Amino acid sequence: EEQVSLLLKSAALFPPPHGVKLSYGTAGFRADASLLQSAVFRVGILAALRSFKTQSVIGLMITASHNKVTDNGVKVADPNGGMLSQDWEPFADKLVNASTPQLLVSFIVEFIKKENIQLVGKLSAEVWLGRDTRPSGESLIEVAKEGINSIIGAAVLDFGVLTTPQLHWMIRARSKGWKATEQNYFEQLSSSFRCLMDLTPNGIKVNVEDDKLIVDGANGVGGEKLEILNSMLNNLAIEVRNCGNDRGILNEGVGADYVQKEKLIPRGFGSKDVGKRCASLDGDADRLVYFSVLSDLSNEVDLVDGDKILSLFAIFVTEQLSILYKGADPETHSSYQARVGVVQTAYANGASTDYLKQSSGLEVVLTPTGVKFLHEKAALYDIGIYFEANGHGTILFSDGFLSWLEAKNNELASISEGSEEQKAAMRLLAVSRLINQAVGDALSGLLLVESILQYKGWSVHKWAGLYEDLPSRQLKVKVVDRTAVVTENAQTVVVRPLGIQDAIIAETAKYPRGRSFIRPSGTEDVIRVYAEASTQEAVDNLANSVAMLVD
Ligand code: NG1
Ligand code: ZN
Repeated sequence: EEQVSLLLKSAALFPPPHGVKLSYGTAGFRADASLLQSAVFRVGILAALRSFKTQSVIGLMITASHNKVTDNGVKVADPNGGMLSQDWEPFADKLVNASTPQLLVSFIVEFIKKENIQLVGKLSAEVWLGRDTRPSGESLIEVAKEGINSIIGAAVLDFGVLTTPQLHWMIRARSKGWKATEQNYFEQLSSSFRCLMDLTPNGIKVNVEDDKLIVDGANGVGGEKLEILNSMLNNLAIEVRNCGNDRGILNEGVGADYVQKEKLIPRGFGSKDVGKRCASLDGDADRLVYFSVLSDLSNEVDLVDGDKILSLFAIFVTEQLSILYKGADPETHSSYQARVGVVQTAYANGASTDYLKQSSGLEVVLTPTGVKFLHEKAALYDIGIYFEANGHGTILFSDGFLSWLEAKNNELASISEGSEEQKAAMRLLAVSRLINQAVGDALSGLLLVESILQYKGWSVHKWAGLYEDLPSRQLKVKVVDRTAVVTENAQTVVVRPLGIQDAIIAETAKYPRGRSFIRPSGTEDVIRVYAEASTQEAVDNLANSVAMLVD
């Protein structure tokens, strides 16, 4: 019929590149931008179908995050603001790798039947588009529109340049029936940040020039968005560098991935910044790390990574909960034991896991790498906090807990307005509005970090000193076929090729506090090597010898 011929006709315009097999990895499809036209077209189709299926607005984001500027990628945001439901990933792979338009259409027809998707009648579909600042994004967005428009009844709204978390936030807000524009995002973040600052004990320290936060924008989208946000705040001094308008190249020697993996200062920073509080975003602003420049003699940074952001958030949340409970008189107040959990991956520094377990007694769960896995686990708690060491993470609040908290706040407001308990309730409510509950978000995370540091009266050094990171090293080994390495147990154990795991264990045993694992990257053609040990020299040796096992 009409739909089939439209699909055949438009698919013929975007043939897949020869000999390239793509897979929907930890962050959608990623590759050199020149290879992506066909994949983006087909993901456009998929997004439209997903919208028909869920009867909600779906997001499609063009970004390759922290990867090099010539790469790009495409991923889908589900109505809850999270990543595409995992049971659709095999369909995504099938669509994108179909060799001819005929095959493509037959896969689509088959899938529509299987999923019982209704394309006719009163139902409609809508896809919202966003992209990062990569030059290839402009034309790839047009290709995505072609894909969406090749499904009859699907509408498309193009929001231009957005951070990845902004688009996810907008999709989540939209499906909850809330205000969902980019402006609403800025308003919600800035108003909840102001609310938190107003609840700071002893009032707000006036932000003197030498207390300002200096932010590395990775020459990506985050810098310009942070400037907009900053203009809506009057109690925070921020200087943004590496905004991408001074001919700096996206993610080259800059950005959260560089700072966290290399532990070196990004371009644009130097001896003038020794001791200052600095932060670094990644290319699409879903990762955040803090750092300070150690000395003017070396390029090394004192890194405050995702694990320490996680620890700071966990400290704050548990502290507010205990204030809230302290005032709870079991006779008159309803009490609610919120379950708090923290979620990490095997990349979490061992010292952070020890710290979280010992000093806060929190439940710590390990998942495989990839936000979707962490997010899923965190959602099982009343307050679930997750972070990857690389700075991607957020806090999730359960609906049940939030409605209890709202009621509690109202009750406290009527009987003890302005009490410590009520302030704690208001702080937690403000956190739930400030933090992006769709996905990790560098901008909302940064505002939460800043408000907690103010609340505690902590410097970045005090925060960094919560515990001392074990020396660690990350390497990547280029391989022809990364799928040859198969892991299990949250990716900490290699099961194939045979023999490697025993060799890793033997190497690791040579070093005090040694720990090492390898896993195939979900975003690059490499095997990643991670190692940890009691000294930097030891860990470099360990990482190198494990890397040799892979070669
Ligand atoms: P891969 O390439 O699968 O290691 C990287 C990060 C992930 C996640 C994704 C998505 C590391 C070690 N891995 O995945 O944590 O952020 O990119 O962007 O940092
Ligand atoms: Zn990113």
